[in-house]
Amino acid sequence: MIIDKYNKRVKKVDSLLCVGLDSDFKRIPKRFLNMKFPQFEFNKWIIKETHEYVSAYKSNSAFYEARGDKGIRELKMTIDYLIDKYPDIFMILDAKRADIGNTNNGYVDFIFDWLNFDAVTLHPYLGVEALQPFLDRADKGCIILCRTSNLGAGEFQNLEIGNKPLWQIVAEKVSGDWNKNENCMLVVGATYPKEMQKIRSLVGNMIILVPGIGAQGGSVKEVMNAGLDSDGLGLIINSSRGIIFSDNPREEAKKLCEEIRKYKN
Ligand code: NUP
Repeated sequence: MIIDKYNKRVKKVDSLLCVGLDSDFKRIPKRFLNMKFPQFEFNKWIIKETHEYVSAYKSNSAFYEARGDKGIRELKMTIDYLIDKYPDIFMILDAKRADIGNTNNGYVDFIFDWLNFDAVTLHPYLGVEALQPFLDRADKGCIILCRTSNLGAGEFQNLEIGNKPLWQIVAEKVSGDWNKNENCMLVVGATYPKEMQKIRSLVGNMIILVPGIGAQGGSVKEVMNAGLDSDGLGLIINSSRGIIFSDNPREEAKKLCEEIRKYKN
């Protein structure tokens, strides 16, 4: 099972931390800019500095797509580097894909089989029938948006259907119905700990990817209190800008990892 890969790494390094390789070209330090592969070299440096505190890396596709073919090439170089040097670290592409089933086959080929990511983020809006090409891949992870971290997340996600908010229905559907291959996870923002607590109570030990720590102001303590599963695991806690664009990514990753450990024990 693909989630075993993540859990094994969590136990090995005692960390639930995911560093977001959201390597915005406009923000990477100047010393990388005259290198041949600046985004890749920056990522390599971040990986070298942070890997010992990390169980997962998450690359947001947007920052690579923004540079066209150069960005896609350096995204591929980054994942090839990780597979070569740190093959036990869980690798997520944050691309929030989903289309009709036939079209999803193209995303599956690109993300799972060409780039070789372990998992991808997905929208639930088209329903389980459309997402089947992703869900059928028992060897890969499907991380489905449930309660996003942004301010306006409630516009649709809070809409009530039969007295339940939409995010609750998504959580129930994914855990009760979509997870036949035990390869589903959910996205729940750190900025909504109350919702996270409710979602944890509904989904058993399903892994939850938690963005919103660091730059977006989410609290590690609240996330840990609300989101840990019955084994004291079950979270992938992401910080992107708060680590990679800090003055000392190594120290920031260490600090966050130790804070997570503190609330875990
Ligand atoms: O609800 C979500 N919120 C969110 O921030 C779902 C996401 N996938 N993300 C992503 O997590 C966002 O696109 C970015 O890649 C990362 C958060 O980055 P940062 O705020 O830690 O810099």
